[in-house]
Amino acid sequence: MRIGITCYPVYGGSGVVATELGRALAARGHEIHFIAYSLPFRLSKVTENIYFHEVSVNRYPLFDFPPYALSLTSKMVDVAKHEALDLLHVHYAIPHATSAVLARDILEKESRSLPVVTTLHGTDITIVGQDASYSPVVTYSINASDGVTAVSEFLRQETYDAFDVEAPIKVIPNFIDTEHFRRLEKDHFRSVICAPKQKVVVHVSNFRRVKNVSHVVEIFHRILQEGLSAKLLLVGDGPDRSNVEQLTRDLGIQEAVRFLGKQDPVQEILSIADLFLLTSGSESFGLAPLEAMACGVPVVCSDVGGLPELVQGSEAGYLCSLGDLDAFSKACMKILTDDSLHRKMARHARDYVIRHYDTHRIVVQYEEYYEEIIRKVTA
Ligand code: GMT
Repeated sequence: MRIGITCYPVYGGSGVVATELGRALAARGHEIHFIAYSLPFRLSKVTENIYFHEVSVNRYPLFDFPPYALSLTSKMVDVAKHEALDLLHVHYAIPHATSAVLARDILEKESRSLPVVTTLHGTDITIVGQDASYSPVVTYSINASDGVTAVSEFLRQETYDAFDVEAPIKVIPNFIDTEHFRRLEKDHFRSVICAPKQKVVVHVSNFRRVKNVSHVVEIFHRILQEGLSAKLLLVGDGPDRSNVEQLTRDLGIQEAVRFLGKQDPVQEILSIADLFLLTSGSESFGLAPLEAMACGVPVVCSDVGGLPELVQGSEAGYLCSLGDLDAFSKACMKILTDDSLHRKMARHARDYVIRHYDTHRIVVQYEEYYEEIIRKVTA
């Protein structure tokens, strides 16, 4: 198939999933055309059957707010026509689904067919999409897509609860390349980061408010107060970073916390981690804990959104009530002070990911879904 993929090219879960999907589809012989405003950050190079089409936005002086969604639509039309796309798959509803259905309708006038699949990722439904300034357009664009997928059961249900959506939504969970994401031998790196007996706690996020990164620091503070010798590695960057930095100074634990900023490849950091900690107020799937689990790192996460779908039954860690910092620190202490429990959880984590979330298992689900949607549209 010739498949167009649109995503946010910047650091973030939906862009990672879209890029990895494109790569995996290309490896299975499909021709993949990424359409975005810059090269997706994990797509360092284009290869034989991966193409990149940059969307440039005309910055006419009248435009205080250049209409990116329209430039994207025009590029989608252009690529669909000249590359003879069989299907366009967009990740994150705003504005990608809207641009895609508009592109499809433009092409329909020229008697060309462009089936549109929209994948809902999270904040496009749980936070941003529900804002009155977007909600009617999001509803329309989801209903007008030819196929819709969500990355968890939670997100599927949330979409039906929050929007007037009638379109069937198929759940296809996120996935990971378990060959690439595995525990690597990084003893040298570990010895640079911490003392021999110190434990390493890792958090990875975009430091948006929904991630509650200050809770991560407060939980870590409690762990230190319990007498454990540990280092906290905070990976990623975003709006809350400076507040969180200030909090570490206020708590007097700045020496035990390292801010690593945006990092790729994250598996090198996860390879020295003893625990992954996530305290989000909402999380539709949780790609970051999936990456940690693939690297054999036990996880402690809040019991919100799609996180129970990922963590429950995996025996790879614990879920704690959102904001219950005592419960979080107890759960962390349990894992960090019991070597045999830690070993068991680490093994379960990786095995569980290989069994349920490996790229090979999930990408075929997308392929089958594309075929189903193309059949439906052309019937
Ligand atoms: O976490 C974010 O806000 C970024 C966002 C994105 O679209 O890049 O992440 C969402 O999509 C990821 C990939 O499907 C999911 O793993 C994240 O759970 C989801 N984030 C939230 O729901 C907050």
